[in-house]
Amino acid sequence: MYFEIVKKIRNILKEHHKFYDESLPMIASENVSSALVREIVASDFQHRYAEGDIGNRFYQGCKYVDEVESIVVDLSKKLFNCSFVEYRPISGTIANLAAYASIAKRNDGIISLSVKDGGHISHTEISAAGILGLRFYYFEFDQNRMNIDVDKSIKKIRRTKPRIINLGASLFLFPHPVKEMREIAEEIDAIVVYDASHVLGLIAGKQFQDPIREGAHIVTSSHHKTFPGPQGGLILTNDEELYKKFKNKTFPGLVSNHHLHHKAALAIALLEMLEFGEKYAKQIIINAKTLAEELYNYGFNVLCADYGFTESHQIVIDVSKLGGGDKIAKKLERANIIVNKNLLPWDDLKNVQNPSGIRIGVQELTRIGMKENEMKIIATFFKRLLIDGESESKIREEVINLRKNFKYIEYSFVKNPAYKYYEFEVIE
Ligand code: DSN
Repeated sequence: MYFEIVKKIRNILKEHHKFYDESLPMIASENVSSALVREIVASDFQHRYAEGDIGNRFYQGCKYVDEVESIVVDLSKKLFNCSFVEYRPISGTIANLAAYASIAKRNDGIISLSVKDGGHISHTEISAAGILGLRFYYFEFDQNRMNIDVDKSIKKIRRTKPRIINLGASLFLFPHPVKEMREIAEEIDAIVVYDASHVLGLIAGKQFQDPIREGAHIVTSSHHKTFPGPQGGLILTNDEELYKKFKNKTFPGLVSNHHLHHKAALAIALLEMLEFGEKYAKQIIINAKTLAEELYNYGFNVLCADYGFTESHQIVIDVSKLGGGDKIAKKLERANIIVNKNLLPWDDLKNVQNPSGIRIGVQELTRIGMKENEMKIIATFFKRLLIDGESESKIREEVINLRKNFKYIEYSFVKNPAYKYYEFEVIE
């Protein structure tokens, strides 16, 4: 009887894969990994325990885990040009929690971007940083530039003296003022943490800022957004004392067994980025700028027109005049275009369910080979659906047609179907 439900679940998953294979996935925090990454995620490593450090585990049977994790460490140091890496956090939020716990104690201050201004929840009182009982301050924000207002924020930092100056965001259009924040950090004895989750692939491809060189003491990150790895987190630094602290907060602090299969698969993604990262990251930014400009020319209120719209994989549109982010994101979804509604700095928090914005990321479309020409076609889909009022079914049909030419992962050593459901042989 229960096997029927097994079949049902597999079928749901297959439907999900088909849906994505016929859609335009444009959630800025997602990506697709290569068959090489997925093969390792599905490997026996997922069943094993390897608590402890490389070469010094609490479990037997880890000799191959040690071997591959040594490679992960070496590759991470090479790609990000840093001296120390903690690769065991199982997510970006856990990486943040380990970093914060290693440098601050209860009632110490943290300054970060508020969620409305694009900060990630883990930077705020409702998530990781809140669990540690920190005091919260938020950067002053320049709504025109969609970036930290440096002068006003520095005044606030001098006044409030937080222990952590936290950069990075979920809505992240332009590089953050790392150098300026490091200078004020020196003055007040604070630590600059830079959450690179959204832009790690752009940093790896040398197309965004280089936070460690610019002065961040610690870089935290997930490795599955612009960086096309399996889900997981990382912490990087050049400071040995800080490394020892966040290493200890990671294990045994916040992770008993890290996810061995994800970390082994991370090695492949690191290699893909060493080999193809620059080309991939360049194309992401060209695609984002192209899409932003086309949409703007069609009359959409794409933010930051005066500043080139974006320097990252993201673009943001204020759709309040079209009915709000919730209505528009759902309408796009019915046409197989997947984006998320997003709070904007001028939104009232009461409107969290229907904020003014939508956020669009082009990293996944880039990963499946789309370039400027496709961005222009996609902009016409937005216009025809949301401005001209063409039917959802007509646009969906055209999305499905467009996707027929973009089935494979690019920027990898192998060419595999991006949304194939990898079915094992099953004997009933
Ligand atoms: N909340 C995610 C995002 O979409 O940006 C990151 O964890």
